[in-house]
Amino acid sequence: MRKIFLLLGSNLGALEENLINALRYLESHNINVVKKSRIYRTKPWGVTDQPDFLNMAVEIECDYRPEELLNILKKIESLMGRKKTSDRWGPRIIDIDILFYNQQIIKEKNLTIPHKEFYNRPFAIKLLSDIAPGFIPPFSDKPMKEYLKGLDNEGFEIYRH
Ligand code: PH2
Ligand code: MG
Ligand code: MG
Repeated sequence: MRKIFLLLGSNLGALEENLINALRYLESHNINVVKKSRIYRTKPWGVTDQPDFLNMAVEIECDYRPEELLNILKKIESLMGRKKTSDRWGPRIIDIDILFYNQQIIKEKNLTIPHKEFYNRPFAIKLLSDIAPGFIPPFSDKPMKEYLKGLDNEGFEIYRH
């Protein structure tokens, strides 16, 4: 199953506009956005003393290998004005993370796929299930929609359909 999924997040500035702009930047870098989730407002995860996020998941198609894709996502974040800071989970204009890259497993210093915190973040599971209910992640024996059963539904709500 060829499926690449990204998670977009913003909690600084004009949040929704930032997400929409990020989609434009993806398209202008030869990354085809084939599916978009709804936008959710989510409580900050990890470092909780920061503004709420807007998050969205997308399925993309591209010819980039995972490392190349990561570099392009970093470039887009920087083009959009994200500053490099030391606070790992602090506020950001835009964050674009690779959740899954087909069935690939990558454990490099600067890139871990599947995304390290995916299963710890209920909103991420919800967002991905929105667009890929049938996707079976690597190491798993069940499709995303099964992960919704018993999911803690606290901390996220639909912001826009
Ligand atoms: N991203 C983080 C840290 N915490 N919380 C929410 N709700 N959404 C995020 O995208 C997010 C977060 C680090 O990338
Ligand atoms: Mg992130
Ligand atoms: Mg990131």
